[in-house]
Order: sequence, then C-alpha cells, then structure tokens
Amino acid sequence: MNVTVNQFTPALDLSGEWQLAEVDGSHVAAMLVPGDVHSALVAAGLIDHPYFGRNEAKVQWVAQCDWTLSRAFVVDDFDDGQTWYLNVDYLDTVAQVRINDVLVLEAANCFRRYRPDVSNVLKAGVNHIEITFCSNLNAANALQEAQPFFVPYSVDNCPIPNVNMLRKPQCHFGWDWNIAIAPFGLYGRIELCRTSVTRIESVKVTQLHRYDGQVELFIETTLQTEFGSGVAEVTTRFDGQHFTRQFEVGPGPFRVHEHFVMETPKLWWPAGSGEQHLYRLEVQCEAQIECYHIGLRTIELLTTPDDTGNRFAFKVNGVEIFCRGSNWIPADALPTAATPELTEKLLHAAVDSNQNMIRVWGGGFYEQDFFYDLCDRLGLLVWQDFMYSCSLYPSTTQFLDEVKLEVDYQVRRLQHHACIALWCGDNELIGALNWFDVSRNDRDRYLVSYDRLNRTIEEAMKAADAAANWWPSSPSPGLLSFGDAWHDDSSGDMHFWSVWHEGKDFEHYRTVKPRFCSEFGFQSFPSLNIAKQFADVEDLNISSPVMESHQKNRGGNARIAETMLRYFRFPMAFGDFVYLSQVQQGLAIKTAVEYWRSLKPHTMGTLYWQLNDTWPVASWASLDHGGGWKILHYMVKQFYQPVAVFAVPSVDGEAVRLVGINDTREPVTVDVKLLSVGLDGSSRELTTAKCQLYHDRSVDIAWLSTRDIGKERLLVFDYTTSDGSHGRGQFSAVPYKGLPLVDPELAIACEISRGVLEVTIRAGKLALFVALETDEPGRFDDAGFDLLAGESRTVRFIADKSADLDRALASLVARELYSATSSQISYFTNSGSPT
Ligand code: BMA
Repeated sequence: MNVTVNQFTPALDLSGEWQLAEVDGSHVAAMLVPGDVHSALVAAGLIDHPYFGRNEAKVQWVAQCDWTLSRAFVVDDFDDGQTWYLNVDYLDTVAQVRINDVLVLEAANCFRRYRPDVSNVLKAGVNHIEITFCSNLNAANALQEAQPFFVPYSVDNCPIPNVNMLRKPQCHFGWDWNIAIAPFGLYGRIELCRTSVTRIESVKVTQLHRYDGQVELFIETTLQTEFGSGVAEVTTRFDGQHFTRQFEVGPGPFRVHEHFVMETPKLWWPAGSGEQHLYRLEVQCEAQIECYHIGLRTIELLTTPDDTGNRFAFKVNGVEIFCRGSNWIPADALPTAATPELTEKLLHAAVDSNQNMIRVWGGGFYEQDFFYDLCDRLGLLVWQDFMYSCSLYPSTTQFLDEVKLEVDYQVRRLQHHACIALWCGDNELIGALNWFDVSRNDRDRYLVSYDRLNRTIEEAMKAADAAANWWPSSPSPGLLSFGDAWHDDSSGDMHFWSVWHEGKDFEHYRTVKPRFCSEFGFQSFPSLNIAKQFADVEDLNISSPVMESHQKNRGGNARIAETMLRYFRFPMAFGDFVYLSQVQQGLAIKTAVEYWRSLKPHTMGTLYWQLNDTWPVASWASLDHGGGWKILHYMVKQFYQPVAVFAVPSVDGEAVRLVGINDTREPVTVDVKLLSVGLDGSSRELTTAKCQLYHDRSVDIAWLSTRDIGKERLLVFDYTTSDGSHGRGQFSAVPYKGLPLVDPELAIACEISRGVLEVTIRAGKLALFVALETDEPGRFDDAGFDLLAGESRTVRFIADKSADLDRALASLVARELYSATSSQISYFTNSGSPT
C-alpha cells in the first residue's frame, strides 16, 4: 500500500485485541479493533458467515442486543501535569465509553470524531476501558417515538426501520443491493493522546491561483487547549520552506495562520488530463505532527444559463473536464473487511477503466483518510455527498446541532484534498418528499423541514470552507428548485432510472440529454465464481431461495430475465445466464455513455451506478464483491477511453453516425475503418475516414445508412488515434436475438509460463462478446470483445495474490454469444463439464 500515513504517534494506541461480550455476559469472544462485532463473532465461530446462503436471517439477533467491548492498558509514565484525551472516530453509533468505570463519552454519531478529556480518570499502572454498544435498532425506534411528528424512512430499501434517526451509514439497515444486518463496532482510531499545553485540532488549506501562474497557499491551523494557558510552538513546513512561531494560548480554540508562495507550481490534474503532483505539508505542535499531501489546482462548478437551461460542468485549472466515473458505496458490508488494500484495489479498478471521478454516495460513510489520499494520488475527482439518503430526516434543534458538528468536522478533515471537487447536500431527498403518504399529504411541512436540514448543511459547510463547491442535493435541478431531476434534463444533475426502474428499453437512454448524469444503472448477476462462494451447486438457479435472497431489488431478477427476452435468445444453463446478464448490463451502460459523451459539451459527466458491491449480490455494480471485473467493467475501460469513437444510431434507426470524442487537452487525429461483417465473420470494407478531434466538443466523423451495412450483417469499425489509442466498435441494427449466429469455432490454447496464465483464442467465424472465466480470484486483461473470422487474441490472467494458476487453468471457461444462447452447449471448458 502506498498511502499517506499520518506521522502522529499517540501516547497509547488502544487498537488490537479487546474482549467482546453481550451485556448479560454471554457470547464472549476476542475482537480486533478496529473492526465490527459481526466479523468478530464469525471469527470466534459464534455465528455463521452472514453472506453464505440465507444466513442473513439467522444473524438478525446480533444488532438487537447490547454489547460491551473492553480491555486493560497500562500507563507507565503518567505525569499529573499533562492533559490526556481519548481520540476516537468511526464509533458506530449509540455507545458509551467508560475508563476505570467513569463515563467519559456518550456518542451517537458515527460520522464525528470524539476527543473527550480523560486527564482525571487515568492513573499510573493498569487502567480499564469499556465501550457499551446500545442496540442501534432500539435507539432508532426510541428516537422516532420522540419526534414531534413521524419522519418517514426509506421503507423500500430498509427492512430494519427508522435508520433516518441515526447518524450511521444508512445502508447498514439494508438497501436495494445490501445485506440488512445493521453492523456496528469501532472502525477507526482509538488512542490516548497527551499534551503539555495544546493540540492540533484541524488544518485548513486555502489555495489562491494568481493570473501570473503563482500559487499562494494559506494554512490555518486550529489549536485546541483544554485547560490553563501556556506557550505553544507551531512549525509549518511546505515544500522546503518552514515557519516556527510561538503563541500564548488559553482555554478554547486558537488559530495560527501561515502563508507560502509557489513561484513555479506544478499543478495537480485529474487522471487522463495530466500529472497528479503532490506537495508535502507538515504542521507540528509539541509531539503532534500532522502530515498532508497537497495538490495545487482550481476546481469550479459551472452552472451558467444557456439555451437549454443551465450548464453543469467542472473546470479544473481553467480547463473543462468531462467527468467519466461511477458511484462508490462502502467497500464491504462488514467494515472489518473494508481494508485499505481492498479500497485501493477498487479505486485502481476505477482509474484502470479510464475513470476520472467517483461519487461517494450519501448512504454510506464519509470514507477514511486513506480513501481520499488514494484519490489524490490516482487523480480521481471526488463528488462527496453528505450522508443523508432516500429518507426524510428530523429537523429538531437537537438533530440539527448534531448535523452542524458532523459537517464542520468532515469538511475540515477533507477540504485540503485536491480530489474533493464538490460537496453535495444529500442523495435523493428531494425525490423522497414524494415517496411517502405523509409527506405527499403535508408537503409544506416536510419541504420546510427538508430545507432546514439542507440549509444547515450548506451553512456549516461554507463556514468550514467558503471556497468549496456546493450542490444542494443529487439529483437537483438547481438551487432552491424542487422539481423532478429524474426526468427533467435541462439543468442540474440527473438520476436517470427509466431504463431499469421503469422497465424502458436501452434505446430510451437516447431520449434524454442530461447536463450531467450522476446515476443510471442496470443490474447483472455476480460472476459464477462469486455465486459459488455463497450458493451450493443445487442453488445455482436464478429463482432458488438462496439466489433470490441475494437480490435486494424487488423484481430485479425478473427485470434481468425480461430484458434478455427483449434482446437475446434465452440462455439454457445458469452460467450462460450469468454471462448474458453481464453482457446486457454492459450494453445498457454503453448505450447511455456513448450517446451522452457524443453530446459534449451539452453533457459534461456520466457517473454510472455503481462501481462496487458490498457483498456477493445481484446488483448494478461493474465490479464483483472483492474487486473482480464483471463484463461491464471491461466495457467501461473501452467506452471511457479519453479518445474514443462511437456509433450512434439515428432516432428512426435508418442511419448511424460515427462520433469522435477527445477528452485530452491536445487535439488528436483519428483514422477509422468501417466494415460490414457477415455472421460467418467475413468482412467487406465500407469506407475509411480521417478526422481531427478537439477537446471542447464531439465531432461527427461519418454517417452511413443502415442499408449500407446489409441484412443480417453488423457494422464493425476499427480506429487508431495520433495519441496511441485504438479501439473497435460494433453495431447491430437489429436486436441480437434476430441474428442467426453460427458457431464461431473457437480454438483455444492455454499456457502457464513464467508464472503467467495466457489464453489464446482464435475464431473460425464471428465471435461476439468473448469472455473468459475461472474459479480463481483475479481478472483477465480483456473481455467482452469480438473476433472476426480468422482473428485471434491472447488474453492474460491477472491473478490475485491468493490465486492458484493450475486451478485457474483447470476451471477455465470461454463464453461468447452464440454458445451462450444456442440450444447446443458448444463452448470451451477445460474441465469438460459445462455449468
Ligand atoms: C439510486 C441510489 C440508490 C439505489 C440505486 C438503485 O437512486 O441513490 O439509492 O441503490 O438508485 O436503485
């Protein structure tokens, strides 16, 4: 792992092994902190793994009980003159902390950092710390009871009620892709720190980019002194320059300001647009050293009016950037498993597939520091939601006071990151006003209540960082607009769900012209190797109870099957069904992205729903649980290439337009060859074209009539560009089920040589959407590609560390469209037994 490690060494790190027990003394187990209680109980053999089979139902009792977590620790150099505080974050959620039986903290917000003073409860020698986790479920119910009026929560997503009462990841109570087990525990830091006089509470970085190219950096360090007064010495270091100053401080906060000028700054750019240069900043006070990596950049959100409505575009360092990205949900439903290594793997997969933006969706966490450090390094812009999603929320003074503290803390924690492009008030709360009878019937009350919350978030955010970009909600048509951003494409960001949630066909993506589509998605099944991890062989059927319990969107499996009927001949075997579900998911998202990218600069961003999965489940994700690539993800890599060529059919289906897009900052030239390809894979050249592609808009390269392609033939085009990109596109004027495909006569040769498994696939006739599978963890370097007659492709298996190459070879399966949908099973398997 190559992420920033904060250099601050606490006096006593309390992470490690603790003792877990139910409050009545039963279910005793060791628990590793940071971690979650369910994972500890699994490790101790006290519950079955919740992801397997239908175990989700069996572990519901865990979150209904109260638990304690405790350990002893030794303070061997106790000095009465010093101030001690406990530093704890990601404490989930309703919990009390006692040291030596004295209550030092009552926590109720998983999204805050707590730093209670513990100077008077510690003693030299052995001490004892205990955390009581009160059932979050019971706490949520009690809070709803105490509301002045009922505040509805997202019933469709959450089988466990009243999650909106708690400042806890909303998807913990279930979601239309998540297991509903309400995990809890402590996932961040727990440490004892001491100060002689004062401590660093936060460091705020403000950049001023001047017209002459110089950058001024303003560093505001907030010190916090608990008791007494004294002299604090603060040293601020930035890129070889430093200042050390002394200040008289007394109880409360004290702000220190420093200023640096960079004469010839190296700028930070999003991935695909330039380098990610990072400068080191350190602030030191007493033994505390806070270390950051700072990228110098400007990011503006453009919402200027135009002929259609209002723009929605990001400008980085003065250059408009088309945002190619996806939505992020927590890396794992069990926080213990959401490690930095897994996070890095998932974020790398985003950048490896040519993404430059990720939206941290508002129903999960404000992620840990290492997440944003990785985004800085990788060049992933972050659209950061505040953590409010799909429910309505209280607007009592007590709740809003908590909101203010949460927002202030999170914005101050994250604002220095170059990757942070936008803070967004919530996910889908404006829509939620119409989702419940109570709020429909008394919209005035709930709208005002919503605005109180939204306004509180906005004000607290701007107080913490006036320079940051603010957007009220996702989706939103604009400031103080409460219209339908699911269907209105004139202004703001859009969540376009008509394909999927309204059952519209893929072509429907071409009926809207979003300014920025921040959500749209289509489900597929988890890959076969993942399904085999949670289902026994007899359960590998889409309507088995086990598979149905791993589908959380009502009607989801039916929608996948009905879409297959629309576009494909129906597959016979389960493995083919899984494969085809992933091909059609890829085609859905490809249809949307290619059309919307072709509208640049009218459309300036597409963030598909969703990058990753929290557990093994049928979902909209392009990555499997654990980070393997579904077929969609290979397609993402293609259709998100910064320089790309797409075939966009006309509305009447009579013509096809070839469009070129260039998201780099330089003009490039593209050479395209268009072929008409028969089902036997033989090809006839239609035409060639050469064209300049400019940064600021899409360019029409060629038009042709679908008649020119010919009946029962496909359009295939190959392109190369002056910046070294290349690609192939394929377009069928009729649904694939209408094509009498023939056996592609694949010849497959596999070899393990010098620790690498390579598979060469040669096609005798046309092979569409070729994909390889193994039971071992890892991915191939390509999938979902087409081969014409006589073409061959060598694909490498990029194995995860734990993969066994011999087993990967033995379980190798190649699939393509003909064999997946033919009544004769003809595809290649190394084991000889088709699934
Ligand atoms: C969106 C999201 C999520 C949900 C997804 C799929 O609207 O914001 O709430 O999981 O749709 O339904």
